[in-house]
Amino acid sequence: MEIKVLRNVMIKNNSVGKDNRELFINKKVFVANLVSSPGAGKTTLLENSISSLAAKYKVGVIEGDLYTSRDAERLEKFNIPIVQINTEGGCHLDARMVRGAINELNIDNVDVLFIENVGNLVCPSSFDLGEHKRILVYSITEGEDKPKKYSTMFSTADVVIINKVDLSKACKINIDQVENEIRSINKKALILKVSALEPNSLREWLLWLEGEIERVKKS
Ligand SMILES: Nc1nc2c(ncn2[C@@H]2O[C@H](COP(=O)(O)OP(=O)(O)OP(=O)(O)O)[C@@H](O)[C@H]2O)c(=O)[nH]1
Ligand SMILES: [Mg+2]
Repeated sequence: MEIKVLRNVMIKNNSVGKDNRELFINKKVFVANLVSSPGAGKTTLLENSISSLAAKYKVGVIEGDLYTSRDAERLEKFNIPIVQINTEGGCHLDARMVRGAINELNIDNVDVLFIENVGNLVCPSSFDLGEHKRILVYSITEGEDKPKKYSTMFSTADVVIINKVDLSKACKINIDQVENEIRSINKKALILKVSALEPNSLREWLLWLEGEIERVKKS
């Protein structure tokens, strides 16, 4: 009985996720779903990406968090549309929650929509929100063994951002080994090495984003 309920939830999620995707395609909004463990650097990456992108593109953000609006508050300085979803203890966003947030956000006036998921390296991997691309932010402080331990998340990512490379020496992490392990799980993902605190390290990431935003605009 419980298994049946779970299946129904997933079928419902996938159907709303499909509707979300159709809406994003029709409105020509590029949508990126940012997932990671707690504290890997999603909001820091957003801060330093939006500061560069906002001059050229209209940016919107959906923030997912259990109880607070702290991340949304960090982005208020950009004066862009932000909708906060509080999951009240839930470990991931689902497509229905995102649908509700879209209704609060005027996406006719948005070129790129970032969805910052709840910090969790397991649950968000099972929930299609309708995004174009899933971006996994992986902090090297989590250890080199994590890609295979949390392989669902790594195998379903379109981009893996290896973050906090400035801390590799202190953490005694072999970044090449991490990259090889990610590649062994996911042959297609774009893998980038950055320090999200350091805007100069984000050039390749920003170029990739611009390419995706333009591709969706012209489709
Ligand atoms: N040294 C270093 N610290 C970083 C880097 N990126 C983020 N941080 C720090 O890591 C901490 C967590 O960063 P956040 O951006 O809040 O992480 P998050 O993934 O948004 O966290 P949650 O939303 O709570 O899951 C902050 O203290 C950041 O300053 C980096 O590249 N290098
Ligand atoms: Mg955050």
